[in-house]
Amino acid sequence: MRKSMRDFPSYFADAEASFDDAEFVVFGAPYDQTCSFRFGTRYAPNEIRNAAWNIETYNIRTGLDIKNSKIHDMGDLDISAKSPTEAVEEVRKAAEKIISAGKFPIMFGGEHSMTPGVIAGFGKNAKGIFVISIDAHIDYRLEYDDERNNHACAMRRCSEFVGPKNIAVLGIRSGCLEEMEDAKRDSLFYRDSYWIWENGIEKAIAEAVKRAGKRKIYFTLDIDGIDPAYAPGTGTPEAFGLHDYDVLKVIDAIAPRLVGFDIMEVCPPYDNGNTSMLAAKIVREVISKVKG
Ligand SMILES: [Mn+2]
Repeated sequence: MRKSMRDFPSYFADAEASFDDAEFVVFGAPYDQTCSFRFGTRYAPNEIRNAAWNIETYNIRTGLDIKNSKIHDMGDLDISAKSPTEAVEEVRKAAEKIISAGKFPIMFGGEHSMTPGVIAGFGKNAKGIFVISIDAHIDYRLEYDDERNNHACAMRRCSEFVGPKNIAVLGIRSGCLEEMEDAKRDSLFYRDSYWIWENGIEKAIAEAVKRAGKRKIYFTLDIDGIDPAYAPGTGTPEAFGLHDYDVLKVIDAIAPRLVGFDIMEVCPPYDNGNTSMLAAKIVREVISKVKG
């Protein structure tokens, strides 16, 4: 009987460079211990790697071939059984290693609670970063389930490094009253998905970029920011989401100023395969636009 899928190498497609030679370094953060609904994001890094082998190296949109980008795959961090605090610290160490070597970090989650670890990895320079997040959830809770490093607190933790005024969250359509009030009090900028539907992603991007001023930008993509029609395989899906083309527009607008990227919350047990494919494609679009 034929196997259902070809076997591919265990690294991200075309990540053939050594760490020392690489411009881009990808790594997996397979952590889903603080998940609040559906578990399984720990399987995402390998599914995204696998999916990437189905994508042509030549990008017809940008005209660039990914073979001209030097990418290294560090593999997965050994964090799946650790406490949230320990896992975030492991992410920080990995990110610091990549960033201090002058390379561009790309993390595959895992859950969104790992993102503050990368921001922490910028050390003193974190203060000069503006974070753009695409997410269905504002993730601005002080804590959740008695845990500060819960995935529902990701932007709150990032705000402690960069300041709440240096964050823009696009595409939200879920948050509790308390965190929405905290966000307003702290001048956290956000545009919900209903606003974006009415006014266009271009307007939201222009506002976010204006707020960023001259800061470098870190882009974190919680895949649930995209509508479940395009990205069904995620832990906490929310209807009325962004279009996948909205994400391309964000990438195109900010790529020249990007210092890092992560793609979080893909949940393979609830996927039909398309969400991992979309994630892999988005990673390659980011590499292509940052390189270009
Ligand atoms: Mn989310």
